[in-house]
Amino acid sequence: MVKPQVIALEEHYFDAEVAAHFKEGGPEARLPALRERLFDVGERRLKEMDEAGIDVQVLSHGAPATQRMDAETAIPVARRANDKLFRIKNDSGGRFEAFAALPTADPKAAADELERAVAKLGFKGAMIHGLANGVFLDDQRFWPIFERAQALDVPIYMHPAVPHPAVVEAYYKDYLKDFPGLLTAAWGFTVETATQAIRMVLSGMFEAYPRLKIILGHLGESLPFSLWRIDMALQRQGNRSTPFRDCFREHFWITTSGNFSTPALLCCVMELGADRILFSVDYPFVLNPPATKWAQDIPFSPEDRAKILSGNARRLLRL
Ligand code: GRE
Ligand code: ZN
Repeated sequence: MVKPQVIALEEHYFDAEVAAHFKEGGPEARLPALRERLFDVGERRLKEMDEAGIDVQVLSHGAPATQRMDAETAIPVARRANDKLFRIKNDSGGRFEAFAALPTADPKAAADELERAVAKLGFKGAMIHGLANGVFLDDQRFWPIFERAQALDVPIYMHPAVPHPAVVEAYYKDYLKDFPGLLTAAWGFTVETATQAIRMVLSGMFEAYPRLKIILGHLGESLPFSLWRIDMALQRQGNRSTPFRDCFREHFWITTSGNFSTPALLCCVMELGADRILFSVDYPFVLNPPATKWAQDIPFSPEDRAKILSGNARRLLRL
């Protein structure tokens, strides 16, 4: 079998104008080595892709992108950022694809920007980063975004961002001085994004949009491990019964971003099947070589490995 192509889906960059607007890119986004890589969409990024054997990065803005601005600011800033990303993608000779940044503060404008990005700029979907000015995205005010994603047949990637300030205060504050990572990739991101996904299922969104496709990073933000238990507890008397596990398995795809654990991957394959798992790194928050090294060594058939490395992405994103 020829060596499969390698496509990575959760690979971040920073746009200078967008990044000038946010204070909270997470504590890591202030580290100089990370910032240098986030702002590089040329030589260094391509060199690090080549060295690790990554053929294509689907670029997305780093958290929180254009999501913590007011609508009036976010709409033109997102549009200009997507236009710049379009040129980066087009000049890359096939090395970069793109997910759009959306001005979620105005859901109708966000849906329109998604359509413009997909239909006019050739983007493959959009990435949403955590709460939209404090509100989970399952709120019906945001449904126009998901309705449009279904109509365009593109996935929405639900990415983490720094949790709600009340959660930071109640759950994490005591440990942040010594362990800033607790708020982000170690745990805060996981809990908030898993909660977001659970709320989306409970909201009825997937009955309203039965062909909606959602991507979660980090091997599904721990949800594959918990599917059975969530399903069981939501069937108990007193709950409006919901086929949680079936809905998750039908509407969600997961990536390996920043979570190169073979035991966790095996759980994901057992719950979702190899067709729902897509290779990603989470560059530059995580570096490429450990990701590709791990992925080449996973104890799967060559066919399943090829699906995870690129086949599933080609099908989902129609590359
Ligand atoms: C990420 O995108 O995964 C990320 C951030 C900020 C801090 C850590 C991290 O956006 O992994
Ligand atoms: Zn990420």
